[in-house]
Amino acid sequence: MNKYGYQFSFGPWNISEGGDPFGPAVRPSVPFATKLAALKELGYDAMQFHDDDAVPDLHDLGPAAIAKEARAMRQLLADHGLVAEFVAPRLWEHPSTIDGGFTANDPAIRTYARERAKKTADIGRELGTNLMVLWLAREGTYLREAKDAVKATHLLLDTVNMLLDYDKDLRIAIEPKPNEPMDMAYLPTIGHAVAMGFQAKDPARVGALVESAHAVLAGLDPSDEMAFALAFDKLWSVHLNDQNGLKFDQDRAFGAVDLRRAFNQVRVLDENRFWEKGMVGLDVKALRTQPADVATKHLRNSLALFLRLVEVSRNLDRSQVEALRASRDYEELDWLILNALTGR
Ligand code: XUL
Ligand code: MN
Repeated sequence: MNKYGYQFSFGPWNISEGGDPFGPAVRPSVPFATKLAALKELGYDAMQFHDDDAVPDLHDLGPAAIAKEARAMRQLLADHGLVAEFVAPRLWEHPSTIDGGFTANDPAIRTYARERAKKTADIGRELGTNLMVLWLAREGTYLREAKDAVKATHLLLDTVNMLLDYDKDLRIAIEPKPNEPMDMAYLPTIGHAVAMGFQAKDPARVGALVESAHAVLAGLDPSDEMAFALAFDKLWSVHLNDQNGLKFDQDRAFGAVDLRRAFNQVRVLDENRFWEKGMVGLDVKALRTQPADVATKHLRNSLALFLRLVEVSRNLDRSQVEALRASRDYEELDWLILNALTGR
């Protein structure tokens, strides 16, 4: 915890081997224990998990064995003074989920996906977190005719309701993303996620996670996506990072591409006391070019930049901002912000 009250998290996938669709890994994989130590050393407070990050062999284990492994993970975290922020079902790698999980056309696959998500909830309970993130990776299509989009929407809602019934403590944060791996995803924006939450059987337990890069890929401003969720008390986590235009999901270090866009995310979060509502996750990846012995600097930079931008935001002359809004002198407001961002 820092003096501003924010808690920070990242996931094991944020210290990665640098493979991309055109080339293999370029760095050795880092053992989980080393990642935990790095998390602590870099000033982070919590680890994010996919279900199989916490219990790697979950496919081969029964409920008791899964619970035992998850409890051991919780102890390991506690030994480092850390906690788990959330668990997310990884429904995009297993051969069963080629056509998606909850919206797959094959009912047997839909059953697989639901059973897996229940296991994820069980793992979260043992890890000491009631937050489940649903990044609905393959819940979409490569071609529009492949699935019935209305039916798919109801299948997603039914899944959310099923999970709310299954675990009465569970809170679900939907992490929308418009594309990649699919051409088109069924829940591409925060508006979709929030609408799904309001329609669920217990709306108070369904919220959202905004990832900066995903908002940019949807052609939207991440700070507005955050503000929309905040307006309805639905922003329960964020994945801050950066993204250079409409390309593949880059997960660049926070603020590395567009400092002002980063500033506005921090400003909106800070103006709305986000530190009381959720953790600040940094879903960032080291560049493929980064040598292995210095491949955590993206995490260092992202956290430090976030805190610097909190300072910039808190030091803004708010009465001047209000006066410039009232006089509609947005050019002067522009200058005020640019001065603040350049240390003047
Ligand atoms: C994918 C992505 C995921 C989720 C967690 O783009 O952001 O890492 O954040 O499943
Ligand atoms: Mn993410």
